[in-house]
Amino acid sequence: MTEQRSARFRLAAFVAALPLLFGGAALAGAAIEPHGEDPTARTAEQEDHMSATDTAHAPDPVRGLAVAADDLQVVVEQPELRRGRTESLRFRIVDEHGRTIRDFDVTHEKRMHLILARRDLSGFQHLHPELGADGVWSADVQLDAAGSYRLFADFSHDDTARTLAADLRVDGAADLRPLPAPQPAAVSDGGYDVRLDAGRAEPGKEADLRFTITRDGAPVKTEPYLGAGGHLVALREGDMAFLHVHPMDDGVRFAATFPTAGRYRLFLQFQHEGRIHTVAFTQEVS
Ligand SMILES: [Cu+2]
Repeated sequence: MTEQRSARFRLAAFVAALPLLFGGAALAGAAIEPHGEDPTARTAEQEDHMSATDTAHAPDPVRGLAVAADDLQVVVEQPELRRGRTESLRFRIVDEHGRTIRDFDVTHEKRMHLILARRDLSGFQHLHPELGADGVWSADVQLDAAGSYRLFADFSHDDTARTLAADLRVDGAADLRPLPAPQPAAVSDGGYDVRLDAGRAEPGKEADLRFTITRDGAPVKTEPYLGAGGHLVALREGDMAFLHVHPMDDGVRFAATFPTAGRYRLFLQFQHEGRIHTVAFTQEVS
C-alpha cells in the first residue's frame, strides 16, 4: 500500500509528459509490462490525463481508468484482501461532497455490475453486489491468486452510464502471466467450444464480434442473460481500460469500437441450461 502510494506521487511528477506517449496509445499498451511491481497507479494517472485531453477524438470513450469521473467516486472500504478466502468486498459510490449515492438506474437488469480482473487480465469475475440501506454495496468474493486487481463498478446514475475503477490487492507474490496469443477458438468453463469471428479489427472502427458456441459439436442456443444473448466485457492490455460493448441482437454478437491499436482481452459470458459460463479471447487490433 505504501509502495503503491509513493509510486503514485513519484509518477505524478512526470504525468505531464505522458500525453505524447499516448499519441500512439498502442505503444503504451505494449510498453507497460504486466510484470514488475505494480503499474496500476501509474497507468491510472496516465489515463486520467489522456481522457482529459483526448475524449473529443475518441469514437467510443474508454472508461474505468479512474477512481473518480464526473464528480462521482468509488470508495472501497478494505482494498486489501486475503488470498483464497471468501471476503466481503464493500464499496460505496460518493458524490463530490462525499455523500453516498443510493439511487441507481437499472442497466442490463441490474443496478450495479462489479467486474474484477487481475493486472495481467486473468482472474476475471463479474458479480452483482447487494445494496445495503446505508448505501454500501457488498459482494462475497474469493480471489485465489496474489497480486494487484482492478475493480470496476459499472452502473448508471441520472441516466448516465459510468464505470469507475479502484485497485485491490491480494497478499503474496504475484505470478503474472503474459497475455495469451490471439486464437480463434477457446473452451469455456463447463467445456463449451467457442469460436470468435471478428474480421479485421481496426482502431476507431466498429468491429462486429460474432461468437459461435457449440458443445460436443452441436450448436448451442444461449438463454437470455442480463437482457441479451450474452454479455461481453473488453479490457485493454496494459492500462486495463474498460471498453463498452453493445449486444447487436439476441444472439452472441456484439459491436465494439476499439479506440486504439493494441491487444484486448474479451470476456464473453453466456447462459445455457441455467448456468453462466465464461470464455476469454485475446483480440488484436491493428
Ligand atoms: Cu453485471
